[in-house]
Amino acid sequence: MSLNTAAANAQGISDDIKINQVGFYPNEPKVAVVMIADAAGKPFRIIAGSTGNVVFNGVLEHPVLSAYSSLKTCEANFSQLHDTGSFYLDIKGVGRSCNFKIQHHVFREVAIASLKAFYYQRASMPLLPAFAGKWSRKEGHPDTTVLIHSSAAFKKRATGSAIATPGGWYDAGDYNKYVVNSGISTATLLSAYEDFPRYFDSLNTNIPESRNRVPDILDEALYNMRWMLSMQDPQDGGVYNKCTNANFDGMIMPDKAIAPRYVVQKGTAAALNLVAVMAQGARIFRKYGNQFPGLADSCQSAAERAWSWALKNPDMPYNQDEMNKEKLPQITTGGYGDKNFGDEWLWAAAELFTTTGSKMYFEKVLAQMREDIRVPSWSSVGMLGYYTLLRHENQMPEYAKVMIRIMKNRLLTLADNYMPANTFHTVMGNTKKDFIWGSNSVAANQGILLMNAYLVAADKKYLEWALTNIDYLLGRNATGYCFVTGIGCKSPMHPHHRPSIADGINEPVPGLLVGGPNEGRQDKVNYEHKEPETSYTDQDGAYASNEIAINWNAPLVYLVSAMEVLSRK
Ligand code: G3I
Ligand code: 9MR
Repeated sequence: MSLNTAAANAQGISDDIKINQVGFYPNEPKVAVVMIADAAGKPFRIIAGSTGNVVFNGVLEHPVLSAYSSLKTCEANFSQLHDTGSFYLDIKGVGRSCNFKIQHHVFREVAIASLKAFYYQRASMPLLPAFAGKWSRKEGHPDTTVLIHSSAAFKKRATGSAIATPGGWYDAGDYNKYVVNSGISTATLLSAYEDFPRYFDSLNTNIPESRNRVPDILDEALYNMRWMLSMQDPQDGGVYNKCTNANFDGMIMPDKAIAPRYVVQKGTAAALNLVAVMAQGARIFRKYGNQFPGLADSCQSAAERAWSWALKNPDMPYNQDEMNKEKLPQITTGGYGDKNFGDEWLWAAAELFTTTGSKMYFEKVLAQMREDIRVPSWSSVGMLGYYTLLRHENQMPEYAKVMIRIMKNRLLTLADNYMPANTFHTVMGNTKKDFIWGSNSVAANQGILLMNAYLVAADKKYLEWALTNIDYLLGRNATGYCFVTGIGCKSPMHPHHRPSIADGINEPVPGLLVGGPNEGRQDKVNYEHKEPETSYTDQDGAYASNEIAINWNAPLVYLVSAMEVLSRK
């Protein structure tokens, strides 16, 4: 039992009440789920924390059996309560929920914490107490002497020679840096900015750059973009897949992790990820020419050079197992080995088309349009291209209009499949296929998809559906965890995150979204529960469900920030 579970139980908090532990907007739906099958018709009450007064009386309804496990639930709906303040839900004979808030801007704290989490992931700089508080730490991984792996040798960059690839974010609970996963993570932050610039103009996360008259979210994204730029070989424009150890480090602080670092094999996915991010960055940073002279041009030319490289190397997968048969030292860290590049081509072309207006990129988007467009993940990024083209619809030339209309229809058709229709009244978990490694990012990316549907169709149902997945991530799920460290009354205390394990501080680094339920349980740890939606455990060895990762945090940033802007005031 984790410490905060113990604290929760001590207050009479019932594990049978699953609720968003942060709270609700006054004018949006408010639902809790009760894990008691025969409770329909039983009364529940909402009680104000400050006065103890009953502010709402309701009745449990809608008993539902999970489609693929033994779970049964009832719903407590108190959407009609519009009072603001701190409350809890109480059911006679069952117990109470933890305290939650009803207020405008109820997710502001999560928005700030989830963005700040990227600062805590920064390599190559010390985290100072003024910004990191008790999680301050020494610099890790300067990455100024990174060896060319034998798989990456090319011309003047011979095996064993060294280059510098400093900065960027650690990918996850490990200390390696992967271009492929950096791509979707950075792009998701950049897209959050492009969709909601005014919100981010004033969102202060207290990072070293907070006073430079550039929104923190862009400063943060730029920290990783500069690293990505260093992963491009100036000789040919190709991009290395990753900057990595040969093997995963032990559970040590980053400054103690001093194993040799390598850049490993160039690849098509890495090149196209760099294209997409730099093309997007070029148009965003264009207006910050005073703060960053030349940056937009550098981004754009890096994108164009990587694009040319990819045209010459259109099908170069990163297959680590194959590589290890021929090249030394063997590399056993994360693979992010995608084999299908159609979606990367579409995304990269869409970004370059939007930034440059050049018709050849439009032709490439058109050539890569697929029927099977999906909720994004690190290996499936085509939808990111859709989002960008739809976002810039008004500036698109006449010849692109038909394509944009088709994209809009596909987006909305897909979004219509993501209605809340399961035991937890969430979109997440409609199918057990949702519960894969990093399932919480599935939930977050489904939410973003629905947000984009709302942005193009202005139908509030999409917003409400997206909100159900925020409720899911913050506690209305079968595990009863709020999956963001440091948030809510029951959140992960033991994520698979090396600094959190090694720093000697009881509380994990805050603002991190853990992977979430994963039926695969590839870490082989002993799980208390093994059904699709319960296969999560708060143990630090459980990397298949309790690791953290930048591509899981980024869609959380987007989702809660978007809701802050779009919720009914
Ligand atoms: O896509 C299939 C799905 O179709 C199938 O139904 C399901 C059944 O198990 O598997 C799905 O594939 C899984 C895939 O994740 C889903 O994205 C694979 O089994 C699973 O092995 C794969 O896990 C990846 C994991 O690395 C292992 O390679 C995760 O996506 C990925 O997020 C994770 O990334 C790691 C890095 O390698 C290293 N750094 C930490 C990071 C986070 O754990
Ligand atoms: O810590 C590693 C984590 O970041 C990865 O996601 C995971 C899967 O690749 O691997 C973890 O490292 C473990 C390794 O795979 C097996 N030996 C134990 C390592 C630490 O738990």
